[in-house]
Amino acid sequence: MKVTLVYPGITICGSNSYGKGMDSSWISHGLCSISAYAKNKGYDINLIDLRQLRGWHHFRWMVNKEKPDIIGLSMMSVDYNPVMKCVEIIKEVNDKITVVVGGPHPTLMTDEVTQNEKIDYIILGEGEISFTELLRDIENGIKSKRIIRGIKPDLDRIPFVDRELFSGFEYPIASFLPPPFVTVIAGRGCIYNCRFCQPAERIIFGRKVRRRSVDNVIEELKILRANYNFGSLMIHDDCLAEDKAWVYEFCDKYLENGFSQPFVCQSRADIICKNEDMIHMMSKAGLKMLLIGFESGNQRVLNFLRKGVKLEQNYEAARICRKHRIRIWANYMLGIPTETKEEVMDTVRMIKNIKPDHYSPAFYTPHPGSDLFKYVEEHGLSLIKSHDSYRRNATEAKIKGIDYKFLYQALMESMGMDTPIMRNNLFLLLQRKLMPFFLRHPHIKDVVKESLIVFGLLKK
Ligand code: B12
Repeated sequence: MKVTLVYPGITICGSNSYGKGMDSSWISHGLCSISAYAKNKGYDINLIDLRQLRGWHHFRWMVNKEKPDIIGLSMMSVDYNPVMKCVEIIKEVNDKITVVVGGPHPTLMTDEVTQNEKIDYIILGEGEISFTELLRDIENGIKSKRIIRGIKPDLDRIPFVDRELFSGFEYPIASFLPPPFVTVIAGRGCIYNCRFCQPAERIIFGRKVRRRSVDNVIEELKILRANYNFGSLMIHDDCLAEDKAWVYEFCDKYLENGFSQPFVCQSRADIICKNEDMIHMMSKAGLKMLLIGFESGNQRVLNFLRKGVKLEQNYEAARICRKHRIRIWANYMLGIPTETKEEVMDTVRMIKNIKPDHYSPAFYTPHPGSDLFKYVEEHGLSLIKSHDSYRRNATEAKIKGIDYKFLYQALMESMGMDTPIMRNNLFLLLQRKLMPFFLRHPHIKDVVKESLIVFGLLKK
């Protein structure tokens, strides 16, 4: 039985983009884990990565060539349109191919996905065990339910992810990180309750965080060192630093086992403030950058977001990172529902004060599965017309009643790019680089045009 997995991640980078930058090079740990598990049970698995294809005709050609019996597609909310297009093409090529979807969007928006009758099976939550069991049932002619709740695996007992499913290396998230760059995931789930994210993660992975043992992660790193001699590492977990004992053990064993590769991971300002000793230890072990969700420079907004962080902690966390020579990647949002212009400027002031090494601003985007998404829907605030717009990029208007022209200027100012020359340069960048890309994607062309009008960069 031949099984093909599909990675649809083209909404941000487009077809034929593979390897041409960061967004075009990430691997999907979800698919790699499913592949490793199913291969271990004897199944023949391959991948179609839409980023490696020239377009839909190429996808059709691939399905024809590969002749899979079963196709499993992974799907975040932003992937909805490409996945639906894939499903349509697959069934046109051969309606006997069994189509299975899984991932965050089917898990969080099951009713919407169920409506597409061409999808044969929907697996909710974690896929390794249940997808493989489904393959076995199909093989044995056993009829399964259409919607299957995935069984959670014991993370120390499943094989390491099959990263060779994706050809090539991931692209370093920052230029100071030496290639080859690899990513690992040490655990699943998140104990925090941020309104712009939860309960999505609890629905996908359960209430408790499950983390692999340190020994298990070190074992995988040894293999990555032997096979690829990796130069730097990112640990993708939502909040690795939440378990202090785990982090201490990891740092000890990372050094004991002779690893000297720099690594980066995500954390929260409150954790950094409460555990400076741990940050010091991580820095000694090779931590070179922390991705921190500062989100807002205003306490009311932080409370509205249920961030559980005090504004002073945002400033203090930045100070601690500087002290320990850890670079800062600042995630922050502008255009949050209920946010006033004064509150936006508080965020601008905070970011200017922190002076991060990397700015990662977002126009607040309501992500399906989160409580704030529900709030936006209930209050009729959404401007999102297509699933393609479930991207946090600051390129289009998302929320009604927000002055995006002002927001755009605030965003520029937060990054110290508010001089006329800078603004002009950005306009040229938009015109020369981004616009041709957006215009190649007719479905987002209108949204982009609208945004440029909103930002005052294009006349009506
Ligand atoms: C690493 C990461 C990224 C990386 C890499 C993503 C990738 N290629 O997988 C990068 C930085 C590229 C990224 C980008 C984005 N991300 Co992201 N990301 C994550 C993060 C932190 C970890 C993902 C992961 O590997 N998890 C571990 C693996 C094992 O879980 P998994 O991928 O979900 O897969 C399991 C199940 O979902 C299921 N499954 C998945 N696919 C399939 C397929 C089949 C057939 C089956 C049966 C099952 C199945 O089984 C898997 C194994 O158990 C998650 C949060 C999280 N903790 O999961 C957010 C998360 C997935 N991202 C999210 C978002 C919103 C984004 C962006 C849209 C942000 C943006 N820029 O606007 C982009 C979209 C990128 C794109 N597709 O073009 C949301 C998705 C929410 C939603 N409703 O869709 C999440 C859940 C975070 C959150 N809580 O908001 N992301």
